[in-house]
Amino acid sequence: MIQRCFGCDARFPLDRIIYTCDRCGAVLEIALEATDFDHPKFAGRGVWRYAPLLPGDAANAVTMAEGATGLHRCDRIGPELGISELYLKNEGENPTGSFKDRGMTVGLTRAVELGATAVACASTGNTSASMAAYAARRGIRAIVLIPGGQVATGKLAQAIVHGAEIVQIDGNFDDAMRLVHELSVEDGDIYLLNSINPFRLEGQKTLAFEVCETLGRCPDVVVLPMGNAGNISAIWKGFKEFRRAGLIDRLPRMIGVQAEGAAPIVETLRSRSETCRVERPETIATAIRIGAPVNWRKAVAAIQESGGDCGTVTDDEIVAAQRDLARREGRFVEPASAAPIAFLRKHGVVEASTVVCVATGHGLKDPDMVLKTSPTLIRAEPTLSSLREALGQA
Ligand code: AN7
Repeated sequence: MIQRCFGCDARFPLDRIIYTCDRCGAVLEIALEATDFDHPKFAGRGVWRYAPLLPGDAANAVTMAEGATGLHRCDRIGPELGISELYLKNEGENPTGSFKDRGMTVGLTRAVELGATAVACASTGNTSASMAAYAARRGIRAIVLIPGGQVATGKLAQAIVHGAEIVQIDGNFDDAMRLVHELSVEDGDIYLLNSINPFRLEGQKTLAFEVCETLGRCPDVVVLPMGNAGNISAIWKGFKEFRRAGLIDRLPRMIGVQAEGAAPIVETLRSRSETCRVERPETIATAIRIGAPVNWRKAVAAIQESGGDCGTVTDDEIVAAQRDLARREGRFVEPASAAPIAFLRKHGVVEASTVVCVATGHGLKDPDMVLKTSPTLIRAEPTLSSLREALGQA
Protein backbone atom coordinates (compact mmCIF):
# COMPACT_ATOMS: atom_id res chain seq x y z
CA MET A 1 0.00 0.00 0.00
CA ILE A 2 1.05 3.59 -0.62
CA GLN A 3 -0.25 7.12 0.06
CA ARG A 4 -1.45 8.77 -3.13
CA CYS A 5 -2.50 12.36 -3.77
CA PHE A 6 -6.15 12.64 -4.71
CA GLY A 7 -5.40 15.70 -6.86
CA CYS A 8 -2.15 15.10 -8.79
CA ASP A 9 -1.46 11.41 -8.20
CA ALA A 10 1.86 12.07 -6.41
CA ARG A 11 2.93 9.09 -4.29
CA PHE A 12 4.30 9.01 -0.75
CA PRO A 13 5.50 6.05 1.30
CA LEU A 14 3.09 4.67 3.87
CA ASP A 15 5.35 5.51 6.81
CA ARG A 16 5.66 9.23 6.03
CA ILE A 17 3.54 11.55 8.21
CA ILE A 18 1.86 13.82 5.69
CA TYR A 19 -1.73 15.09 5.57
CA THR A 20 -1.87 17.01 2.29
CA CYS A 21 0.17 16.73 -0.90
CA ASP A 22 3.34 18.82 -0.77
CA ARG A 23 3.11 19.38 -4.53
CA CYS A 24 -0.52 20.45 -5.03
CA GLY A 25 -2.05 20.69 -1.53
CA ALA A 26 -4.85 18.16 -2.13
CA VAL A 27 -5.86 15.43 0.33
CA LEU A 28 -4.35 11.94 0.15
CA GLU A 29 -5.76 8.45 -0.03
CA ILE A 30 -4.40 4.98 0.64
CA ALA A 31 -3.92 3.07 -2.61
CA LEU A 32 -3.92 -0.73 -2.38
CA GLU A 33 -1.79 -3.06 -4.53
CA ALA A 34 -3.36 -5.21 -7.24
CA THR A 35 -2.41 -8.32 -5.23
CA ASP A 36 -4.42 -7.10 -2.22
CA PHE A 37 -7.58 -7.81 -4.22
CA ASP A 38 -6.61 -11.35 -5.05
CA HIS A 39 -8.96 -13.50 -2.93
CA PRO A 40 -8.67 -11.53 0.34
CA LYS A 41 -9.45 -13.77 3.33
CA PHE A 42 -11.75 -12.28 5.95
CA ALA A 43 -12.09 -13.66 9.47
CA GLY A 44 -13.80 -12.53 12.67
CA ARG A 45 -16.26 -9.69 13.17
CA GLY A 46 -16.08 -5.92 12.84
CA VAL A 47 -13.56 -3.59 11.25
CA TRP A 48 -10.51 -5.89 11.55
CA ARG A 49 -12.36 -8.71 9.82
CA TYR A 50 -11.26 -6.84 6.69
CA ALA A 51 -7.58 -6.62 7.69
CA PRO A 52 -6.33 -7.83 4.26
CA LEU A 53 -7.75 -4.62 2.76
CA LEU A 54 -6.59 -2.33 5.60
CA PRO A 55 -3.29 -0.65 6.45
CA GLY A 56 -1.84 -1.61 9.83
CA ASP A 57 -1.30 -4.87 11.63
CA ALA A 58 -4.47 -6.39 13.12
CA ALA A 59 -2.33 -8.05 15.81
CA ASN A 60 -1.39 -4.60 17.21
CA ALA A 61 -4.81 -3.03 16.77
CA VAL A 62 -6.16 -0.65 19.39
CA THR A 63 -9.67 -2.00 19.22
CA MET A 64 -12.95 -2.04 21.13
CA ALA A 65 -15.06 -4.32 18.94
CA GLU A 66 -16.15 -1.56 16.57
CA GLY A 67 -18.18 -2.20 13.43
CA ALA A 68 -20.48 -5.21 12.86
CA THR A 69 -23.42 -2.84 13.41
CA GLY A 70 -27.00 -3.81 12.62
CA LEU A 71 -28.61 -3.37 9.22
CA HIS A 72 -32.25 -2.91 10.18
CA ARG A 73 -35.14 -3.02 7.76
CA CYS A 74 -37.57 -0.09 8.10
CA ASP A 75 -40.80 -2.01 7.57
CA ARG A 76 -43.10 0.92 8.22
CA ILE A 77 -41.33 3.93 6.70
CA GLY A 78 -39.94 2.04 3.68
CA PRO A 79 -43.22 1.08 1.96
CA GLU A 80 -44.64 4.53 2.64
CA LEU A 81 -41.74 6.05 0.71
CA GLY A 82 -42.27 3.56 -2.10
CA ILE A 83 -39.04 1.72 -1.30
CA SER A 84 -39.50 -2.03 -1.03
CA GLU A 85 -36.36 -2.56 1.05
CA LEU A 86 -35.27 0.42 3.14
CA TYR A 87 -32.50 -0.26 5.67
CA LEU A 88 -30.86 1.68 8.45
CA LYS A 89 -27.17 0.89 8.99
CA ASN A 90 -27.15 1.78 12.65
CA GLU A 91 -23.73 3.19 13.49
CA GLY A 92 -25.00 4.24 16.91
CA GLU A 93 -24.26 0.62 17.91
CA ASN A 94 -20.51 1.32 17.84
CA PRO A 95 -18.60 1.49 21.18
CA THR A 96 -18.77 5.29 21.50
CA GLY A 97 -22.05 5.57 19.62
CA SER A 98 -20.98 6.74 16.16
CA PHE A 99 -19.32 5.62 12.92
CA LYS A 100 -16.14 7.45 13.94
CA ASP A 101 -15.02 4.35 15.87
CA ARG A 102 -14.45 2.45 12.62
CA GLY A 103 -11.90 5.03 11.55
CA MET A 104 -10.46 5.63 14.97
CA THR A 105 -9.39 2.03 15.53
CA VAL A 106 -7.26 2.20 12.36
CA GLY A 107 -6.10 5.77 13.07
CA LEU A 108 -5.04 5.06 16.66
CA THR A 109 -3.31 1.85 15.60
CA ARG A 110 -1.37 3.90 13.07
CA ALA A 111 -0.51 6.56 15.69
CA VAL A 112 0.97 3.84 17.91
CA GLU A 113 2.97 2.34 15.02
CA LEU A 114 4.41 5.81 14.33
CA GLY A 115 5.35 6.30 17.98
CA ALA A 116 3.21 9.45 18.30
CA THR A 117 3.03 10.83 21.85
CA ALA A 118 -0.28 12.60 21.31
CA VAL A 119 -3.27 12.52 19.00
CA ALA A 120 -5.39 15.54 18.13
CA CYS A 121 -8.56 16.54 16.33
CA ALA A 122 -10.99 19.35 15.76
CA SER A 123 -14.52 18.15 16.25
CA THR A 124 -18.21 18.89 16.17
CA GLY A 125 -18.36 16.21 18.89
CA ASN A 126 -18.31 12.62 17.71
CA THR A 127 -14.73 12.56 16.49
CA SER A 128 -13.55 13.91 19.85
CA ALA A 129 -15.65 11.38 21.80
CA SER A 130 -14.25 8.52 19.75
CA MET A 131 -10.64 9.71 19.72
CA ALA A 132 -10.72 10.35 23.47
CA ALA A 133 -11.93 6.80 24.14
CA TYR A 134 -9.38 5.09 21.88
CA ALA A 135 -6.54 7.29 23.20
CA ALA A 136 -7.59 6.38 26.75
CA ARG A 137 -7.58 2.69 25.89
CA ARG A 138 -4.01 2.99 24.68
CA GLY A 139 -2.86 5.50 27.34
CA ILE A 140 -1.87 8.22 24.90
CA ARG A 141 -2.48 12.00 25.21
CA ALA A 142 -5.62 13.30 23.47
CA ILE A 143 -5.99 16.96 22.40
CA VAL A 144 -9.42 18.11 21.26
CA LEU A 145 -10.41 21.47 19.75
CA ILE A 146 -14.14 22.17 19.76
CA PRO A 147 -16.23 25.11 18.59
CA GLY A 148 -17.30 26.86 21.81
CA GLY A 149 -20.89 26.16 22.86
CA GLN A 150 -21.67 24.11 19.75
CA VAL A 151 -21.07 20.53 20.82
CA ALA A 152 -23.97 18.30 21.93
CA THR A 153 -24.02 17.43 25.65
CA GLY A 154 -23.51 13.67 25.30
CA LYS A 155 -20.47 14.06 23.07
CA LEU A 156 -18.86 16.65 25.32
CA ALA A 157 -19.45 14.41 28.35
CA GLN A 158 -17.68 11.56 26.54
CA ALA A 159 -14.58 13.63 25.73
CA ILE A 160 -14.46 14.83 29.35
CA VAL A 161 -14.93 11.45 30.99
CA HIS A 162 -12.24 9.82 28.82
CA GLY A 163 -9.78 12.47 29.96
CA ALA A 164 -9.09 14.40 26.76
CA GLU A 165 -7.51 17.86 26.97
CA ILE A 166 -10.33 19.97 25.60
CA VAL A 167 -9.90 23.47 24.22
CA GLN A 168 -12.99 25.46 23.28
CA ILE A 169 -12.20 27.74 20.36
CA ASP A 170 -13.97 31.09 20.06
CA GLY A 171 -14.95 30.28 16.53
CA ASN A 172 -16.63 27.54 14.51
CA PHE A 173 -15.54 24.05 13.48
CA ASP A 174 -13.72 25.37 10.42
CA ASP A 175 -11.53 27.62 12.60
CA ALA A 176 -10.76 24.68 14.91
CA MET A 177 -9.92 22.44 11.93
CA ARG A 178 -7.50 24.98 10.47
CA LEU A 179 -5.78 25.44 13.85
CA VAL A 180 -5.34 21.76 14.70
CA HIS A 181 -3.98 21.09 11.20
CA GLU A 182 -1.39 23.86 11.67
CA LEU A 183 -0.50 22.56 15.13
CA SER A 184 0.10 18.98 13.97
CA VAL A 185 2.13 20.04 10.91
CA GLU A 186 4.39 22.18 13.13
CA ASP A 187 4.65 19.66 15.94
CA GLY A 188 5.46 16.27 14.42
CA ASP A 189 4.73 14.39 17.67
CA ILE A 190 1.06 15.34 17.55
CA TYR A 191 -0.72 13.02 15.16
CA LEU A 192 -3.84 14.46 13.48
CA LEU A 193 -6.89 12.19 13.50
CA ASN A 194 -9.50 14.18 11.58
CA SER A 195 -10.85 12.67 8.37
CA ILE A 196 -8.15 14.52 6.43
CA ASN A 197 -6.13 11.53 7.69
CA PRO A 198 -6.46 8.83 5.00
CA PHE A 199 -5.79 5.98 7.45
CA ARG A 200 -8.94 6.85 9.38
CA LEU A 201 -10.99 6.67 6.20
CA GLU A 202 -9.68 3.15 5.58
CA GLY A 203 -11.46 2.03 8.73
CA GLN A 204 -14.66 3.78 7.71
CA LYS A 205 -14.77 2.05 4.31
CA THR A 206 -15.58 -1.23 6.10
CA LEU A 207 -19.21 -0.06 6.40
CA ALA A 208 -19.56 -0.74 2.67
CA PHE A 209 -18.09 -4.24 3.08
CA GLU A 210 -20.52 -5.08 5.90
CA VAL A 211 -23.55 -3.84 3.98
CA CYS A 212 -22.65 -6.05 1.00
CA GLU A 213 -21.94 -9.09 3.17
CA THR A 214 -25.13 -8.69 5.23
CA LEU A 215 -27.36 -8.18 2.19
CA GLY A 216 -25.49 -10.76 0.11
CA ARG A 217 -25.40 -8.17 -2.69
CA CYS A 218 -24.79 -4.49 -3.38
CA PRO A 219 -27.65 -2.07 -2.55
CA ASP A 220 -29.03 0.27 -5.25
CA VAL A 221 -28.57 3.44 -3.26
CA VAL A 222 -26.71 4.56 -0.12
CA VAL A 223 -27.82 7.81 1.56
CA LEU A 224 -25.78 9.58 4.23
CA PRO A 225 -25.23 12.98 5.84
CA MET A 226 -22.16 14.98 4.80
CA GLY A 227 -20.11 17.25 7.07
CA ASN A 228 -16.38 17.10 6.41
CA ALA A 229 -17.35 14.48 3.81
CA GLY A 230 -14.90 11.83 4.92
CA ASN A 231 -17.54 9.18 5.37
CA ILE A 232 -19.12 9.33 1.91
CA SER A 233 -15.61 9.27 0.41
CA ALA A 234 -14.56 6.29 2.53
CA ILE A 235 -17.72 4.28 1.89
CA TRP A 236 -17.55 4.85 -1.88
CA LYS A 237 -13.91 3.69 -1.84
CA GLY A 238 -15.07 0.58 0.04
CA PHE A 239 -17.67 -0.34 -2.56
CA LYS A 240 -15.17 0.13 -5.39
CA GLU A 241 -12.65 -2.10 -3.64
CA PHE A 242 -15.22 -4.82 -2.98
CA ARG A 243 -16.05 -4.84 -6.66
CA ARG A 244 -12.38 -4.92 -7.59
CA ALA A 245 -12.01 -7.96 -5.35
CA GLY A 246 -14.87 -9.58 -7.29
CA LEU A 247 -17.14 -9.71 -4.24
CA ILE A 248 -19.92 -7.61 -5.81
CA ASP A 249 -20.66 -7.11 -9.49
CA ARG A 250 -21.94 -3.53 -9.50
CA LEU A 251 -21.83 -0.31 -7.47
CA PRO A 252 -24.49 1.71 -5.63
CA ARG A 253 -25.44 5.33 -6.25
CA MET A 254 -24.20 7.55 -3.44
CA ILE A 255 -26.50 10.31 -2.14
CA GLY A 256 -25.03 12.95 0.19
CA VAL A 257 -27.34 15.10 2.31
CA GLN A 258 -26.57 18.43 3.96
CA ALA A 259 -28.56 20.81 6.16
CA GLU A 260 -29.91 23.81 4.29
CA GLY A 261 -27.84 26.26 6.36
CA ALA A 262 -24.60 24.28 6.00
CA ALA A 263 -24.52 22.96 2.44
CA PRO A 264 -21.21 23.89 0.81
CA ILE A 265 -20.89 20.61 -1.13
CA VAL A 266 -24.41 20.78 -2.52
CA GLU A 267 -23.71 24.36 -3.66
CA THR A 268 -20.41 23.37 -5.26
CA LEU A 269 -22.03 20.52 -7.18
CA ARG A 270 -24.91 22.72 -8.34
CA SER A 271 -22.68 25.59 -9.48
CA ARG A 272 -19.84 23.35 -10.72
CA SER A 273 -17.56 25.62 -8.75
CA GLU A 274 -13.87 24.98 -8.01
CA THR A 275 -14.21 26.09 -4.40
CA CYS A 276 -16.30 24.78 -1.53
CA ARG A 277 -17.13 27.04 1.38
CA VAL A 278 -19.98 28.73 3.19
CA GLU A 279 -19.00 31.38 5.70
CA ARG A 280 -21.45 30.97 8.60
CA PRO A 281 -22.81 27.42 8.63
CA GLU A 282 -25.95 27.00 10.76
CA THR A 283 -28.06 23.96 11.63
CA ILE A 284 -29.47 22.26 14.71
CA ALA A 285 -27.65 19.15 13.47
CA THR A 286 -24.42 20.39 15.05
CA ALA A 287 -22.52 17.28 13.88
CA ILE A 288 -22.66 18.59 10.31
CA ARG A 289 -22.39 22.32 11.03
CA ILE A 290 -19.34 22.58 8.78
CA GLY A 291 -18.65 25.27 6.16
CA ALA A 292 -15.30 24.23 4.67
CA PRO A 293 -15.24 20.42 4.33
CA VAL A 294 -11.70 19.12 3.89
CA ASN A 295 -12.78 16.13 1.78
CA TRP A 296 -15.07 17.99 -0.62
CA ARG A 297 -13.20 16.91 -3.77
CA LYS A 298 -13.50 13.26 -2.76
CA ALA A 299 -17.21 13.69 -2.02
CA VAL A 300 -17.88 15.36 -5.36
CA ALA A 301 -16.05 12.50 -7.09
CA ALA A 302 -18.05 9.87 -5.16
CA ILE A 303 -21.37 11.46 -6.11
CA GLN A 304 -20.43 12.01 -9.76
CA GLU A 305 -18.68 8.67 -10.39
CA SER A 306 -21.52 6.74 -8.80
CA GLY A 307 -24.23 8.59 -10.74
CA GLY A 308 -25.61 9.64 -7.39
CA ASP A 309 -27.15 12.82 -6.09
CA CYS A 310 -27.07 15.34 -3.28
CA GLY A 311 -29.54 17.73 -1.70
CA THR A 312 -30.49 19.71 1.35
CA VAL A 313 -33.07 19.35 4.10
CA THR A 314 -34.28 21.95 6.59
CA ASP A 315 -33.87 21.71 10.36
CA ASP A 316 -37.64 21.13 10.71
CA GLU A 317 -37.47 18.26 8.23
CA ILE A 318 -34.56 16.77 10.17
CA VAL A 319 -36.47 16.95 13.48
CA ALA A 320 -39.56 15.40 11.85
CA ALA A 321 -37.50 12.53 10.41
CA GLN A 322 -35.82 11.95 13.79
CA ARG A 323 -39.23 11.59 15.46
CA ASP A 324 -40.52 9.42 12.66
CA LEU A 325 -37.64 6.96 13.05
CA ALA A 326 -38.01 6.95 16.83
CA ARG A 327 -41.79 6.58 16.94
CA ARG A 328 -42.39 4.29 13.99
CA GLU A 329 -39.22 2.21 13.71
CA GLY A 330 -38.01 2.32 17.32
CA ARG A 331 -34.64 3.81 16.34
CA PHE A 332 -33.33 6.90 18.12
CA VAL A 333 -30.68 8.63 16.01
CA GLU A 334 -29.08 12.03 16.41
CA PRO A 335 -30.34 14.90 14.20
CA ALA A 336 -27.60 14.64 11.53
CA SER A 337 -28.33 10.93 11.20
CA ALA A 338 -32.00 11.58 10.44
CA ALA A 339 -31.08 13.74 7.43
CA PRO A 340 -31.10 10.79 4.96
CA ILE A 341 -34.70 9.86 5.86
CA ALA A 342 -35.65 13.55 5.61
CA PHE A 343 -34.04 13.62 2.15
CA LEU A 344 -35.94 10.55 0.93
CA ARG A 345 -39.24 11.97 2.16
CA LYS A 346 -38.59 15.33 0.52
CA HIS A 347 -36.92 14.40 -2.77
CA GLY A 348 -37.71 10.70 -3.23
CA VAL A 349 -35.43 8.34 -5.08
CA VAL A 350 -35.91 6.81 -8.54
CA GLU A 351 -35.34 3.24 -9.67
CA ALA A 352 -34.20 1.95 -6.31
CA SER A 353 -35.67 -1.02 -4.50
CA THR A 354 -32.85 -1.49 -1.98
CA VAL A 355 -31.83 1.68 -0.19
CA VAL A 356 -29.46 1.92 2.79
CA CYS A 357 -29.53 5.02 5.02
CA VAL A 358 -26.47 5.41 7.23
CA ALA A 359 -27.56 6.40 10.76
CA THR A 360 -24.22 7.89 11.73
CA GLY A 361 -24.73 8.52 15.46
CA HIS A 362 -26.93 7.57 18.43
CA GLY A 363 -29.79 9.80 19.53
CA LEU A 364 -28.57 9.91 23.13
CA LYS A 365 -25.63 12.00 21.96
CA ASP A 366 -27.90 15.02 21.81
CA PRO A 367 -30.82 14.71 24.27
CA ASP A 368 -31.26 18.49 24.61
CA MET A 369 -32.51 18.75 21.06
CA VAL A 370 -35.43 16.46 21.91
CA LEU A 371 -36.23 17.99 25.29
CA LYS A 372 -36.26 21.51 23.83
CA THR A 373 -39.10 20.64 21.47
CA SER A 374 -41.12 18.41 23.81
CA PRO A 375 -44.45 19.20 25.46
CA THR A 376 -44.52 19.69 29.24
CA LEU A 377 -44.64 16.35 31.05
CA ILE A 378 -47.81 15.55 32.99
CA ARG A 379 -47.68 14.99 36.76
CA ALA A 380 -49.71 12.97 39.23
CA GLU A 381 -50.06 12.47 43.00
CA PRO A 382 -48.97 8.98 44.12
CA THR A 383 -52.57 7.70 44.08
CA LEU A 384 -54.40 5.57 41.53
CA SER A 385 -57.15 8.16 41.10
CA SER A 386 -54.66 10.91 40.39
CA LEU A 387 -52.84 8.63 37.94
CA ARG A 388 -56.12 7.86 36.15
CA GLU A 389 -56.90 11.55 35.96
CA ALA A 390 -53.46 12.27 34.52
CA LEU A 391 -53.99 9.58 31.89
CA GLY A 392 -57.38 11.00 31.04
CA GLN A 393 -59.13 7.84 32.32
CA ALA A 394 -60.78 9.28 35.44
C1 AN7 B 1 -23.36 11.92 13.53
O1 AN7 B 1 -17.14 14.76 14.95
O2 AN7 B 1 -17.14 16.10 11.80
O3 AN7 B 1 -19.06 13.86 6.35
O4 AN7 B 1 -15.96 16.38 14.16
O5 AN7 B 1 -20.88 13.22 13.83
O6 AN7 B 1 -17.52 12.22 7.41
O7 AN7 B 1 -17.66 14.54 8.28
C2 AN7 B 1 -18.75 14.65 12.71
C3 AN7 B 1 -19.40 14.34 11.56
C4 AN7 B 1 -22.39 12.74 10.10
C5 AN7 B 1 -20.51 13.86 8.98
N1 AN7 B 1 -23.06 12.30 11.17
O8 AN7 B 1 -19.51 12.94 8.59
C6 AN7 B 1 -16.84 15.54 14.04
C7 AN7 B 1 -17.56 15.46 12.75
C8 AN7 B 1 -22.56 12.46 12.41
C9 AN7 B 1 -21.34 13.10 12.59
C10 AN7 B 1 -21.18 13.40 10.21
C11 AN7 B 1 -20.64 13.60 11.47
P1 AN7 B 1 -18.37 13.40 7.60
